[in-house]
Amino acid sequence: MFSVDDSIVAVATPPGRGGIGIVRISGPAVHDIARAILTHCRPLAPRLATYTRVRHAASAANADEVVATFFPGPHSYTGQDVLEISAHGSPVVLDGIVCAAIAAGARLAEPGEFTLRAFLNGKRDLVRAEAVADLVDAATPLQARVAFDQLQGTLTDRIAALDAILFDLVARLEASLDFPDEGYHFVEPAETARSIGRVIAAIDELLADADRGRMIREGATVVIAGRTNVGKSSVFNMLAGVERAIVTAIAGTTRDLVTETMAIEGLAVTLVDTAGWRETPDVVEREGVMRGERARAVAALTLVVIDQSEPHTVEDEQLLDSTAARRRLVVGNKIDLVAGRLKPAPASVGVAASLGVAGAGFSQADISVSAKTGEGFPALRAAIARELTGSDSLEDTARVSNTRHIVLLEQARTSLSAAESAAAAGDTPEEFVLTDLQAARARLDEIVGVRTSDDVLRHIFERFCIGK
Ligand SMILES: Nc1nc2c(ncn2[C@@H]2O[C@H](COP(=O)(O)OP(=O)(O)OP(=O)(O)O)[C@@H](O)[C@H]2O)c(=O)[nH]1
Ligand SMILES: [Mg+2]
Repeated sequence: MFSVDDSIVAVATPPGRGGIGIVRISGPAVHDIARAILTHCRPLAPRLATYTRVRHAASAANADEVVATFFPGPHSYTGQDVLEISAHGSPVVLDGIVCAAIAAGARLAEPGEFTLRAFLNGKRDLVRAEAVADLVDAATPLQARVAFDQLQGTLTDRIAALDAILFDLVARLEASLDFPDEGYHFVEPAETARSIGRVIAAIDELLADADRGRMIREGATVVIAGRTNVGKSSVFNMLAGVERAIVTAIAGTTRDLVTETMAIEGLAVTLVDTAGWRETPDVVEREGVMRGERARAVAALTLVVIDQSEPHTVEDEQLLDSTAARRRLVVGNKIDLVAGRLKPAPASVGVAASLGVAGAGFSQADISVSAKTGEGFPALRAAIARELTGSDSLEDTARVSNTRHIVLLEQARTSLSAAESAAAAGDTPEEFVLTDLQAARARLDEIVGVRTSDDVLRHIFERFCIGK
């Protein structure tokens, strides 16, 4: 069980130096701790910023000038008395304040413990508590928007509405069971089936953009592949917006995997540049090629770069074959060298590749770009986002994005389908329908945290930062 009876303290601002750093204290002893560590004599006025000083634990010297704000429970973030001390953002000063608070009776907070207390005290349900961590972790504006939506309770309200329908059904079925002798059904089986069908439809609607939501929340790894010298590193640098990978005219320049995290159309993408694909006697390069293959195997999407200005080679073909079954985009690079002129097709080139931009003999690309001029990159970014999310409408925020919620919604849906079929059959005993409906409700309850095991809670709050 989690304890909420003691007082916890942590630095709430990020590690390192800053203009201001904030120490947060929550718990029943906040008043006593405030009296012990602040020089302010009178009790702090609720929710008013008070200029005061912190007394240093060991020396009794003043550690810093601070602004202290007292939030009395239950109208505080955690639902308990909370004290926030804004000090100068030096790690030394902030640690000193934390130590002073500990000397006065607080203990160091675990990661996410403030938000855990908010959850345990009923200040926010589990979906909204998780949204706090998502918002703090958001690396793109789209991620922040999805998290904020959930923080505002959009998903919670949806689930509450579904649960209300199920609650009503369960109550009526139970009434029918409780008064069997009356021979009266409080709800007709056909009507039960219809109501369940409506809940299923609503869950399907939520799940419809779940993949997109998950992609927005978690981001994805995208690997750039291609034979040597087609311009993989140039495409990588262009997408990253920085000259990160080495670019030269020498085939076999890139050896190690080069990784950069960036926002592409609001998605957090980890882009990986790899060594050019070719058979090589060079052991170092061969290791690079192998690493590239391994990276492709786990990527959500592979960009297969081909050189549009040249006929495709055996290596191009091998790579196009080996990636055909995976999610991929064929990116035709160097169109600046192609524009306006058609190259003659070499006699040896197969039919399959005869539809390219530059005419027969040039591989067909999904998107044509020039890493030299930047042409085609907006379309490439849009195509990457579309491939990753399966959707054009990246502007809409997804309602469900957290895998935990998605799994529970799917489980609830399975139970509801069973209940729907049982109810629609008409002659199934009400107990069976009831059991399935209760199972579905249990899953919905787990999403918002009405019944969630300590293990699950521990797992969820572990990934928060300290002080949140
Ligand atoms: N004209 C033109 N040249 C390009 C373009 N993209 C890359 N290059 C040139 O092609 C050469 C190879 O580019 P890289 O980006 O190093 O190619 P790579 O595929 O990473 O090569 P390896 O790492 O050796 O496999 C360099 O000389 C680049 O300047 C392009 O769009 N247009
Ligand atoms: Mg390279």
